[in-house]
Amino acid sequence: MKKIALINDLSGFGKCSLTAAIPVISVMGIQACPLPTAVLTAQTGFENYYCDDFTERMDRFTEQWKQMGVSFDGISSGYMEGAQQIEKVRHFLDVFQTKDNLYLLDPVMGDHGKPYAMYSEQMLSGMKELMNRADVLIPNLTELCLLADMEYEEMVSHCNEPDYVKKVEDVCRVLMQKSPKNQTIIVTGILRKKDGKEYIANLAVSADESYYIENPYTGKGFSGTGDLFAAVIIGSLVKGLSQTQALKKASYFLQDAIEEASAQNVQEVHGVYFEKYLSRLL
Ligand code: PXL
Repeated sequence: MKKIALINDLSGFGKCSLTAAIPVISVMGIQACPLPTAVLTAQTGFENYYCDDFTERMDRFTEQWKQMGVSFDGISSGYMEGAQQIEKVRHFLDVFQTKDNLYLLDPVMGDHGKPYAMYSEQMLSGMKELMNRADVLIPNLTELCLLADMEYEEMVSHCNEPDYVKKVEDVCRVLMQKSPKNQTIIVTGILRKKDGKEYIANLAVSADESYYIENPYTGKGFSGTGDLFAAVIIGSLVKGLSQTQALKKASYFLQDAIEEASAQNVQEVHGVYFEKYLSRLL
């Protein structure tokens, strides 16, 4: 059975990170092997939460798994508590990354132009280094701007322009040129305005192709959608699907889950109705 190591936090509420990734990977017929970066009562968007930081325990997972002699078809890393955890992920990659497996980096640092509470300059420089080791990089537009040293506000000021997506693609290509790997970058959460209507788009860029997919924007930013998206992408790629097929699958899975949560007036911090749509990933 194929296996994916999931380096991410476990949040009791918010349907994000491991709570989102494990069911997705399991329903896709792949074994999910979680390495928790932190255990939280709820994701950090809630007014109050308790967080148990796992930084000092992460190496124990790496060392034990090394002793067990296990290997992974995919490695995915997401939310980290701070820059020190990037070191732990780098060590994990030193032990488990091979030329045959796939490393997906979701450089969780912020959203909607604002950095998350755990963000720091040190974290950004660590993410830039991890980026060089990633086969697939899945930033949202905020994170793409951070990684490319660009102003988010300047970038989104072009969202009405017909060549806006091309602008985002150009930023991806500049980043890809800096990487020693043949990379795919998938940018999520690209808000666009066309004929007075708002759309939310994802764009996949690789050396020889690019693929763009958009849906009407509900006006809401639900917790965990990026994590669900990233899980479908790595699950699909590990199963041998193409980048375009993976993107279509993730979009088809998430679109109705988001619309339903929106129609039911679910609070954004609680995440989307993804459980109902897991069968779309079978
Ligand atoms: O979905 C990103 C994420 C993951 N984990 C935790 C978070 C967030 C975003 O706020 O707080 C704990």
